[in-house]
Amino acid sequence: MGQVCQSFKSLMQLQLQDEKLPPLLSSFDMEGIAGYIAEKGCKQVVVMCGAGISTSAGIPDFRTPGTGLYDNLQRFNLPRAESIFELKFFRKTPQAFYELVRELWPGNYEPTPAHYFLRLLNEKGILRRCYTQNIDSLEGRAGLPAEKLVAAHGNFDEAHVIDTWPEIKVPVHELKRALDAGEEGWKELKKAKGGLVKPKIVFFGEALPDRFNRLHMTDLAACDLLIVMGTSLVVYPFAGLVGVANKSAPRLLINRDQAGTCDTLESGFRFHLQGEDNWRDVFHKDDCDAGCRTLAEHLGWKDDLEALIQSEGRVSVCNAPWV
Ligand code: CNA
Repeated sequence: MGQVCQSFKSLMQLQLQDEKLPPLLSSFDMEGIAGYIAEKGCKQVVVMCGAGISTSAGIPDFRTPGTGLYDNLQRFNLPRAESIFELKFFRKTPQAFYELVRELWPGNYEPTPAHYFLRLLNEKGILRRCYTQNIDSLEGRAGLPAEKLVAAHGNFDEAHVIDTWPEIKVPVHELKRALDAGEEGWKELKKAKGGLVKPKIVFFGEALPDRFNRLHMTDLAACDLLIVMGTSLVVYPFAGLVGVANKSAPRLLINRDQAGTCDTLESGFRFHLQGEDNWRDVFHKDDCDAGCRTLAEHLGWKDDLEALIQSEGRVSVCNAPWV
């Protein structure tokens, strides 16, 4: 058994050696990333983002202790916080999810500087795609065109009746009207449609949208830089995209804390490792807005970013009821 493990370990080490490349960056920091973008003329940047790009808009993330949704869902009396995104619980107690949906409905929050940075990457002609776990649609509200976005966990663009096959679609404005009318409203909608209606937000155990499955392998293979922002990288399959990124693409994480690290296999970030064990990963510990501004500054795009934010005239003001 010991021998088998030893052979397996040697095999993995061999594979790892094969995968290693000479350092891709002149320095493993924002300056190094900006220099790489300019020198190599990157044009296939892929961004992955999570709830951390929207916290400055007033929408809490999931897991930050104290302010995260998981710590603040007690008012819904859930058996556990994750239940709010479970079909089993929704079927029995839809009120909890419906209250959350009403609060998060697009239009209640404004984009953050990090969202405008996504749009800037696109306007500079270097964004291949943005993969978001967020359901708040703030990327689009900041002006990122729909073809550049993959809403991996769904959003409020569509609604459907659960437990139906083939799926029965419901216009989202009907759901909105029903939710605005309170408990009577969604009960009437349920009766009219023959089942509970939910926005197409991916619940635990549900399949990710076709668009995600169709695009992610080619996008990640073609990417020449991966930027990951505001995510704990614990939800799969989304988090697995980090490991699929082209081996010759540097990877940058902008986050309050390290996430997605991996020592043994090339499936996660390696910025915590020294020397040749890390040839491409950078961790920039900061808030997403500040990190994006720092990168924009290093790229000589500081004024462009600020002008974009100002021109839209709508940037986040943190006034959420739950923070
Ligand atoms: P998470 O697990 O809560 O992780 C968020 C990460 O971002 C943590 O590592 C935080 O430290 C970090 N963070 C928080 N705020 C900032 C900030 N301002 N700057 C930098 N880093 C910050 O959330 P994930 O997105 O990783 O989890 C995936 C879930 C979250 C998806 O299924 C989403 O649907 C879900 N979610 C979405 C929203 C939204 O749409 N805005 C809100 C809450 C949860």
